Amino acid sequence: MSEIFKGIPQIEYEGAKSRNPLAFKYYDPEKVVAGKTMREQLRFAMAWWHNLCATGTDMFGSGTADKSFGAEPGTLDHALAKVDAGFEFMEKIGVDYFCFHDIDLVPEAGDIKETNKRLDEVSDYILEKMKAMGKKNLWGTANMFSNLRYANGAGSSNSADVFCFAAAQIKKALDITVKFGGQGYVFWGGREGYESLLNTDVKFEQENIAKLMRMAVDYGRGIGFTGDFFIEPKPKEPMKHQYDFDAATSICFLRQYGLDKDFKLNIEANHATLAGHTFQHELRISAINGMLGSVDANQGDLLLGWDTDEFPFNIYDTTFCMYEILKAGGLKNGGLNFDAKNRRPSWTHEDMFKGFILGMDSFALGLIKADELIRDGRLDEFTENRYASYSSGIGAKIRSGETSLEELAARAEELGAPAQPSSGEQEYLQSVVNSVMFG
Ligand code: XUL
Ligand code: CO
Repeated sequence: MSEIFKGIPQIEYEGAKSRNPLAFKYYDPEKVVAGKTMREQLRFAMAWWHNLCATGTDMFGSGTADKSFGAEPGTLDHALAKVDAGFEFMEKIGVDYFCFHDIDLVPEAGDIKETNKRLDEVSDYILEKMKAMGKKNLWGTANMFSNLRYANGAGSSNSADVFCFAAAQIKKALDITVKFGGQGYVFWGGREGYESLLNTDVKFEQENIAKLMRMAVDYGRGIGFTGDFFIEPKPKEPMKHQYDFDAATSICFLRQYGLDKDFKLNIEANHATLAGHTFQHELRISAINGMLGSVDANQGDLLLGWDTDEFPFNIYDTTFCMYEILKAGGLKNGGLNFDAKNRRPSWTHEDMFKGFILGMDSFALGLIKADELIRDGRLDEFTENRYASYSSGIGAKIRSGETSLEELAARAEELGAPAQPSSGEQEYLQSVVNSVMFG
């Protein structure tokens, strides 16, 4: 097998002063931050679909990037060439994990039995490479949104036959995830949502999605999958309204259908902002509900307002993401998957590496700054003091549930007029953040 990314060296850490575009400035894999190496804290993953399949096609023009890797696109040879490219890429950039959809790995055939045969062959080859190169699978999933049959959704489709196809794809994608020793299995809503309530039975569709997920859990546990199932919330795109709108909506759905013991959430930065939330908000809501599973590491462009899947660049966002993750005790079966792609004008193979260098450095710096913020202690101390009125007296009784509306009303009457709340001091706290970030 010949080298695909010719001229690209092993990407090494050179430090913040380095001006070498093909070197890490902050990501130093063996450096220990908050008790673990960066490599262990960050668990970066390559998304097969963006890195090895996406060429930059958009509504106005075809692809700009050549991802043929020396083979004819759409053939099995191409599928195998993508494996070679993917493993060479992961090795050179120093990423340990990858994530995949079933049909990222092989071209889909007209008959599902043929597609599955192709999947067997290509996944055998991937497994060989994983063993030889020590690479791991973070999570797998099935693409239940691209093919015409999923125009009305998969689990939410009005067609029971389509539902069967979704089940078949999940079954096979789980088989492969288990074969790879994958630690997660993702359900991203894809087209699980609606365009119009005029033709949609929302309750019926949500019940069916839950049934499909329940069958996936039963099957997965039956074949030895011990990792986490994840829902990846997204409010819209491709559907006008998607059922897994945001973290809170998804948690409610999982609890409603008794799936919350097997599922956690995979939070994607760009999906959070599409939902009108910050990335940190979605992480916090997941964490306080014990549902923080994994992260799709990217960022959107607020001026564009759609799912642009850019490589992470905003250090405030990566810092607050790592702040939430560190405070939650880390990601157990999850990691940081670069569900991110180069901009269409960044079309060279070298740009693929530069995208990952940007993303990995942005998160490495975010990890360093998050750890500094936590160790600085001023944010925690302020927040703790802010609720001090609940540590004793009537406040403590409210917290322990040992009071009543009558007692509280009597206390208010005794006070006569409302107490003044303390200042939120947001501007002071933002200055604290800046002094830690740039001090
Ligand atoms: C789509 C998206 C997906 C999921 C996997 O917005 O994020 O790539 O991560 O299906
Ligand atoms: Co994603």
